[in-house]
Amino acid sequence: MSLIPIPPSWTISENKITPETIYFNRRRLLKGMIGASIASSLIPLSGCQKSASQTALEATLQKPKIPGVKTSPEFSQVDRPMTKEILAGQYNNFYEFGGNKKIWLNAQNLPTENWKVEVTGLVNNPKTYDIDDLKKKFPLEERIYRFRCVEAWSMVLPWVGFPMKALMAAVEPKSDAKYVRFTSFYDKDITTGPSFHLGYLPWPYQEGLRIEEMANELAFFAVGIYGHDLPKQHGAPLRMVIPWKYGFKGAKSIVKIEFLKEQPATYWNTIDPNEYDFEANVNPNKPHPRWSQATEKFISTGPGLSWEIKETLPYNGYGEYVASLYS
Ligand SMILES: Nc1nc2c(c(=O)[nH]1)N[C@H]1C(S)=C(S)[C@@H](COP(=O)(O)O)O[C@H]1N2
Ligand SMILES: [Mo]
Repeated sequence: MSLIPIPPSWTISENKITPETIYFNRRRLLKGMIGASIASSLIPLSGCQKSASQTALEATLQKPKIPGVKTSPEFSQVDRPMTKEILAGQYNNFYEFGGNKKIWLNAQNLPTENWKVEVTGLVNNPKTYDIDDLKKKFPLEERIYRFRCVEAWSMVLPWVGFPMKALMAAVEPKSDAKYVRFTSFYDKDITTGPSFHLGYLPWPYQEGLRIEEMANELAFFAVGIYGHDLPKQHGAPLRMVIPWKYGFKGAKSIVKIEFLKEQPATYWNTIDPNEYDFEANVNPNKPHPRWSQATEKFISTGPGLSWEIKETLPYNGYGEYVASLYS
């Protein structure tokens, strides 16, 4: 039904699995030797001779600086080091460009020129924004947020963008708007998806929030990271950042935002509702059906990929801002 069979060559013990977790399970399978094998597949942070791929990776991260951005004093307090940019930029999930973490090169095929974002549905002021207009209209700030993927890896990332509630104020949702659907860029000739996929995948990638969640102080639209425009692998030119939820809730490369009466169908929830619930709040006490969520693999410094095991916090540490939404 909704599960996607694995190609036989992958020799994974479970014979059915969903794509978000294929990589994770390969890692579990290889437990023990994994530190070495994953690390060697990553590009080192430094070294005497730069490989061609390191130079290419660095080029993808060299984006125009966003001028005049101040770091938010309130939303930059994280008791962990920031993840190194070159690690965050080569360890991504972006299934439109492939089914593993190494999509940074393939993601460079994303066409970002003349990007438009349509805001529509149950609002008084529907509008199609040009990305440059968006960046001018809403004051930009930097926020340093924890980031927690449902697969149990985590980072700390410095985003540049604006609160979602600023856009809401501009478009004025009507009183019957209860949910919001966010749609990512999709073009079957460009976003060709995972090479191994054998089953149906519900493209385009879509995510959704309750309108109260979107109005929360923390809900953020990012147009940049590490002080510059978003690299394509991070979801240029506009992506969602919802720090108290698992990473899959944060759709990348958004082209459409719709205010709706009913809860929308979303990508991972359609693929497997047991593994990816619509709410998807980070919760150490609620295990994923196939692994614990009590701890996480925190990725901050290299060389290569290494992590520290840390305890996962309820709402990813943001309970004081969001717990009341769920009481
Ligand atoms: N359009 C789109 N958005 C997406 C994804 C995706 O595959 N496609 N993956 C999600 C998942 S599972 C995670 S963990 C984050 C990863 O963001 P990053 O690669 O910038 O760290 O993006 C989220 N947004
Ligand atoms: Mo994720």
